[in-house]
Parts: sequence; structure tokens; C-alpha cells
Amino acid sequence: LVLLQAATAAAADIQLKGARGETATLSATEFAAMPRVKFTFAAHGESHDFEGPRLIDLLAKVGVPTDKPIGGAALANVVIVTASDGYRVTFGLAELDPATRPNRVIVADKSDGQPLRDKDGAFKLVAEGDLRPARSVRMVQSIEVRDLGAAGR
Ligand SMILES: Nc1nc2c(c(=O)[nH]1)N[C@H]1C(S)=C(S)[C@@H](COP(=O)(O)O)O[C@H]1N2
Ligand SMILES: [Mo]
Repeated sequence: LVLLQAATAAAADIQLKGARGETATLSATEFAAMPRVKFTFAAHGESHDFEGPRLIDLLAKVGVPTDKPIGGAALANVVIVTASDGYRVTFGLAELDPATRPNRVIVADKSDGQPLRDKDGAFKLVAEGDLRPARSVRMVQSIEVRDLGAAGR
């Protein structure tokens, strides 16, 4: 069973969907090759290091611009992170933008230099600076950008 879980984790990929319907599947191999950042996150009175690419860099693969600050109509874009147990959390796209906010939001695949705990699955969302771990989505499966559009339409 342990071997089977390891194989499942290694084969995990993340489904991405953009605001204009773009889709991409990010394999664990592609994920591992992305630039990554690391910071400490405290939850339940314990601090641990988490490491992985920024969420916004994943979303670049489905049309989110990362060469200029998030602005204009994209300020009404929301990002929905869904886990394999159905747990869901949202962010405003600008919250993920390093040109807008100092707090980093990552999809972690390592903690304290080790693979994540089994219960976290292959990927766990971690939002630097959050005072509680409610947005630390375990077992991240898919991430979607949705454009709320202009008011009244
Ligand atoms: N997939 C998934 N992630 C989740 C949850 C969940 O139910 N499912 N609960 C959240 C909440 S409310 C908390 S407090 C933390 C608890 O996770 P931990 O036991 O690893 O700290 O996970 C968060 N991430
Ligand atoms: Mo919670």
C-alpha cells in the first residue's frame, strides 16, 4: 500500500484552466522544473518550511500575464483551487501577484526539505502570512481562473 501511494503521488499532475477556457495539464516533472521559493508557515503552533513554485507562475501556462502587474479587467479575475476531496478555496488574482503583494502564495511539494506528509498529497497550497491554515489546501488537484466580468453583465 505504501508503494502504491508513492507511485500515485509521483504520477500526480495538476489540471489548470484559464479565464478564456485555456487548459493545461502540469505534470509532476514539469512542476519540479519550475523556479521555486521557500518560506516558513506556522499552523497549530508549529512552524515548517514549505517550498514550491508560485501559484501565479503555474497560471502563466493558461494565459495569466507575469511580465507586468495584474491590472485592468484582470483585477476581477478569481482563482479557484480545488482539492481531490472537493475542498475549495479562492483568491483574487492580484493577491497572487508579486508586483502587488509581498506575501507569496505557492503550490508546495516539499516541507522541511522532505516530500509532503501523506495526508497533504503531492501538492499543498501555502499562503505566506495567513494567520490560520484554512487556505492551506491539501491534495491540490485543479486550479481555475475565472473572470467575473464587469458589474451588471
Ligand atoms: N483538501 C483539504 N485541504 C484542507 C482542508 C480540507 O478539508 N481539505 N481543511 C483546511 C483547514 S480548515 C485546516 S485548519 C487545515 C488543517 O490541516 P492540517 O491538519 O494539515 O493542519 O487544512 C486545510 N486544508
Ligand atoms: Mo480549519
